[in-house]
Amino acid sequence: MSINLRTVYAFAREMYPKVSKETIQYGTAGFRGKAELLDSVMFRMGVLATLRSRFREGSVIGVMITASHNPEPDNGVKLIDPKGEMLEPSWEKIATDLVNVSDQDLEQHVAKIIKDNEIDITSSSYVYVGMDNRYHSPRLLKAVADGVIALKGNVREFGIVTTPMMHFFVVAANTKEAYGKPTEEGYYDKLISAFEKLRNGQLENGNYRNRLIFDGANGVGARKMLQFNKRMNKSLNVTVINQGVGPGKINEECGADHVKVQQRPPVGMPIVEPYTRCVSVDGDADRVVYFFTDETGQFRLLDGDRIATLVAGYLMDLIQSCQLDLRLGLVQTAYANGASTDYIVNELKVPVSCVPTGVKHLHHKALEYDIGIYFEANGHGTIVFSDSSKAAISEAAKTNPKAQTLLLVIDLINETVGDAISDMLLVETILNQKGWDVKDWISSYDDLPNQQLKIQVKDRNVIQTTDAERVCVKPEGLQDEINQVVANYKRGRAFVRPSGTEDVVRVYAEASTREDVLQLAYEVGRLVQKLAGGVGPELVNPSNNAHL
Ligand code: G16
Repeated sequence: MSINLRTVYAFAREMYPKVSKETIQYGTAGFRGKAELLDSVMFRMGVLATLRSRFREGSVIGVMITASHNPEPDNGVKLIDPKGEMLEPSWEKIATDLVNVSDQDLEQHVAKIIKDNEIDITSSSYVYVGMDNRYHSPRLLKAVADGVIALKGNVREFGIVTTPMMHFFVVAANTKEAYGKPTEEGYYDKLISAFEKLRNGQLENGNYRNRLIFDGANGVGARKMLQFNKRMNKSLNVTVINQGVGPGKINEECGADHVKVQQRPPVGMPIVEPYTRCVSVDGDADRVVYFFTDETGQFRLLDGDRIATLVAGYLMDLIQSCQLDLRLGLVQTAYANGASTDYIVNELKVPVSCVPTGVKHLHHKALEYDIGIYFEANGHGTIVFSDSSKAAISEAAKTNPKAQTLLLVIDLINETVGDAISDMLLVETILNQKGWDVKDWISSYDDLPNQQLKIQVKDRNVIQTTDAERVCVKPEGLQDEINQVVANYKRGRAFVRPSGTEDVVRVYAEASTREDVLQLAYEVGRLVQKLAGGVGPELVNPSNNAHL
């Protein structure tokens, strides 16, 4: 096969010229921004994925087109490495340089990547591409496919799928189907079969009721949940709202991010009895949070921290009853509620680590344990099992029914990445087996009141952090001022960090009362506005009886 790199330049010049003059940053989960600025980025990511596949000796590389939790006008790209992980960090730099080089320099730049990485450009390459249901995603998918074609790679298009499905397809293909079949049906089959075996015909148990409201965020998760419903034979009774078929926009007033950050239910909620279990997923269905309202009408959230603690307690019990000597650990970020961390350390007695935001960091850390549970508070997470732990569990399963349950749990989990639907099925399994409703679940500890703010600044990169984002080192003096403010609040904690998916600085605060946390978040937000070049309206002081 002969490849002429001039084709890459020709495609770029004719069809995907670089329009943005600004430097494009590789964010928390790939490139993200306004859809109209992304055509050249997508084309070049098709090129990159093909090079990466050749670099990895023909393994399948995945490309998912989505802006996940962001608003509808945004889009983005997530790159998936052969084992289902996010793109290796050293290649994030290669990707960033590639999207920022001018069209004129593109051909030469691609030649340099090939040379520097000793890539055999004539070898086989396979790229899988999928997209969410944003109206601009098909156009961007074509750009990715053209990037692959420009280098004579093989491209397989999966159409509208969730991000975790793409991770599943990549791993299934690269393991020669040992992980499952790399098709949509293969994905449903694997999860539903494990779920129904675990359910074992027991639809209700103790306080557990077989009824769930599922907020699909008008995204791809809604469509796929409807597909699960068709295939599940009512083993889980799910009503899907925000299906994305009406006027509602993706993630607008709905979805996991809205529910978690605004701490209120999504639009479109039917009238349900108090304590009805409800879940929200985000636009590409890689995050999930639970919520309900109590008999006083108060909204209650069960977020990623709650899922992590529920799963950790359940797995610990199973491991102990199988008498397996496996090291279980939990990974969180600075957003984890302080009460959850106390509960994990003091009650569950599970080691816990804190890493920077972004599942790539959490996943990496979780691999250090035999069983690594990782969840961001926003509901993004999964569980990874080392090969040796799987071997030990399989051995025990020859005689021990609890170990057989553990094997089915492994099948139910999408180990490759956070998967809203798989995580939800796991939570449903655990609650069912324990005979718990949401009241039982939430009673394990009390969350500290917490609040998040988004602050617009001229340049979010002026904020630099260290210590898993818990300490701000730039602009100078900001952290000292935050410390002084925080010291005035009982159980106060706050941090600031630049978002890697939106053009904002994020503020997180927690304190012992709702009033205190609103005031603390406001004061820290004002410090960011003052010391980090805030633009836009000044925050309103909540103690003046106004809303933020
Ligand atoms: C992505 C990442 C998550 C991260 C989130 C927010 O989620 O995959 O790990 O927590 O962005 O990141 P940031 O605070 O930097 O904007 P998603 O669901 O949008 O892909």
